[in-house]
Amino acid sequence: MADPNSELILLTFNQPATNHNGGKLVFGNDGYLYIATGDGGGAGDPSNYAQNRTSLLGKILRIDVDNTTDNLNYAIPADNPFVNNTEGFRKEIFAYGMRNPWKISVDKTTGTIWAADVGQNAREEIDIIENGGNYGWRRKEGVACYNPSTGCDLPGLIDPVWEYTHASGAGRSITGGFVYRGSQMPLLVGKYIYGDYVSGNVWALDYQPGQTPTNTLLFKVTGNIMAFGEDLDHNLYICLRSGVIQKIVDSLMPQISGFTPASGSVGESTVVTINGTQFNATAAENTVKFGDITGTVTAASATSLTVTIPETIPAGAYPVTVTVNGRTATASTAFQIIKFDQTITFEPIESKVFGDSVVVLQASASSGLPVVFTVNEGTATLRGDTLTVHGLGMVTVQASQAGNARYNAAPVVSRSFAVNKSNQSITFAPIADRTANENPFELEATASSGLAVTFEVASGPVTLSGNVVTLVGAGPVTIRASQPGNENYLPAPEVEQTFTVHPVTSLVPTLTEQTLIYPNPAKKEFYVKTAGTGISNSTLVMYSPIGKKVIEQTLDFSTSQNSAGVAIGHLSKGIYLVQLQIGDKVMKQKLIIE
Ligand SMILES: [Ca+2]
Repeated sequence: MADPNSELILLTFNQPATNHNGGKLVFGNDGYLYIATGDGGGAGDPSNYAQNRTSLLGKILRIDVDNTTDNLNYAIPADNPFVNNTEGFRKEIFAYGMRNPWKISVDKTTGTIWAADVGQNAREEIDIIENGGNYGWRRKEGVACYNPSTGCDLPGLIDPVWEYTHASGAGRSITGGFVYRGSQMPLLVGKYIYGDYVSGNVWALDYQPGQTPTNTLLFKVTGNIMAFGEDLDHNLYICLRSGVIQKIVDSLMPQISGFTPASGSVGESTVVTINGTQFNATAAENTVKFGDITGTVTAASATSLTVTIPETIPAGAYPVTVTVNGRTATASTAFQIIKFDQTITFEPIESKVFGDSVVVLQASASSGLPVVFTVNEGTATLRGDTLTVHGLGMVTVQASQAGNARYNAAPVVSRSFAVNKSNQSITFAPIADRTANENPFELEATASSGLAVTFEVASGPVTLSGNVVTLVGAGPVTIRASQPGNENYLPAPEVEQTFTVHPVTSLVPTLTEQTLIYPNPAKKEFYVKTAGTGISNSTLVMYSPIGKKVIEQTLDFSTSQNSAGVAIGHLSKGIYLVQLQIGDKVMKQKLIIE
């Protein structure tokens, strides 16, 4: 609401004709009031007011309404171009040579003052207003001479940054607008939006100092464009002579209406559907970003985009933008990426025995992140995923994954296993039969554990001292070998070996003649000679120096001969025992093989 009684007339000047009364009052970024004035009308500026700096007509004026000076209700800014002139120029003048500046505006971002100056009957122009600038009228209309019709140029005349001719059909009376600084139409940001009163055309002029401007026809309205307007959000409006006010919107601007799944969670999936409008049905024509991270659009329609977010995206809140053909839609709410859950798969570990002590742990996280192992129970050494167990008992190993920017920590998984005593076995060599008068001998047995084997006599006429057997009579003997185990080994199964101790006997009394073994020493063979013939059931057995039976054969004295040969070429050198049994009588004799 305005108070009519607060009115204060700042400045008054005469208008010689009814037309060309100028366009606009606007405050610049410098806080001063800029006043666009027409040349007074009458066609062709017949009194040449625009070039006459003692007149306020055909000018861009600038005054300071916050201060007063002399008899004025305002002050003259200290840097107005003619503030100190002695030629009678009006100190309010900021720029001159205007015909009928039908709208000026200030680009609040840059401070640039834009003016659209309506031409006489040939050219419509756009000017960027500079302090003290002369914009040519009536000497020039646009870039062309007007009055004089030739040789009009003067040093310092400033040509328009853009113009169009009536002859082109583009229009016949320019209506200036604004440099667009809104957020709804990104393609227009920084461009000067203006139109033509007669044609209804509306353009965007892209002007950058030092570069060739480009001018784009945006659309054409039905009706006469009186003015453009701007709201606090820098949206632009068109005011028609009919009284209709239209808002300028970009009908191709994409809009984001929501997400599926809804903002807050994408769970285990990084695929999200963005719902909205004006998307491009060709997936590759849409650029979707979550913050600075670009998603991959895998399916698209005008109203939905299926997007795969890179799996490397950390958890957090992301502003989402969709850019289609240079137009960017921004979601009203950030999109939440929550940390994913992960689980650990840890293979069970079978129980072990002593010596079977190296375990390769097998665990993996569903995230693919590396699993870390720790020993919680038992004595063991970890090197990476290889566990070396020391000693017996229960071992518990934990597998954990601490998570990262994308994954929650995994629930810890434990595996326990027992390390038991090891089995062992005894290898006990067979024992050769012996004769009761033989010397003591050693038993040979080993345990697979390497532990010492213990012997005992299960039965028979022998005594034991450690592993040394002493014969004390004749008969069958059974020796038992055992290993009782220790802290690492179970007792070994007992093993028994049996042998026979034969009694010491003499030859058959009826063999009165001496029985000979010759030669002795022998090399490849020896002979047995008896006193008589007719003996058919005689058996010869030879034992090696360690008591092992090496030859057993039947000797035949049943025919006329009374001697028989025995081949020994395959035997090693040493002292052997030859045992000849005839019936129940036994004769023994040592034989040296050399
Ligand atoms: Ca001009």
